[in-house]
Amino acid sequence: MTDELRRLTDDMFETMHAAKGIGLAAPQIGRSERIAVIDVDDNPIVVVNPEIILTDGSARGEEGCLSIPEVFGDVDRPSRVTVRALDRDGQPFELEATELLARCLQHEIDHLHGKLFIDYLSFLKRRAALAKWESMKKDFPQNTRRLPPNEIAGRHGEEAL
Ligand code: K1U
Ligand code: ZN
Repeated sequence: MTDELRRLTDDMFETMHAAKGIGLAAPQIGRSERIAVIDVDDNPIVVVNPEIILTDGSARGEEGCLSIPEVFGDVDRPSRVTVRALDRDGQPFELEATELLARCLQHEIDHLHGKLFIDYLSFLKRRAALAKWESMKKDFPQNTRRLPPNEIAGRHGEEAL
């Protein structure tokens, strides 16, 4: 960890609290670092390079996402997880979590793998969620990043034009 990355985690907490979220992952703000911040029940946690090392049980719970506001869905996830990560100072730690904290950790670690909660929904529910987002996204212009053609995955420079 560097001072710059510690400042990034501070900015992420500020952004997350302003948006009334309980978690935020770096890719949600256009950063590629494997860093997430979480604050469930006034317990701020930074996870750097987190890995889920143990899971147990299963629970269904409603999720939302700051990247696609106003879209919600019920997701089945392990009800208990043990996560290994580095903290804000680069020190390794392990955290065992249940309930909302377990769900939030999994949601944020999914963001670090490019996965959204809607990817767990059935075909029809996912389609409905995406249709809702299509109708809402004009109200959240900052949530859509426009990529130049040469940055669109699978396309290269002029080929994409
Ligand atoms: O990563 C994010 O998009 C933040 C997201 C995290 C999350 C929400 C619900 C379940 C798991 C993970 C949010 O914070 S969205 C805001 C929200 O839905 C919420 C806020 C307070 C309590 C519960 C949910
Ligand atoms: Zn999210």
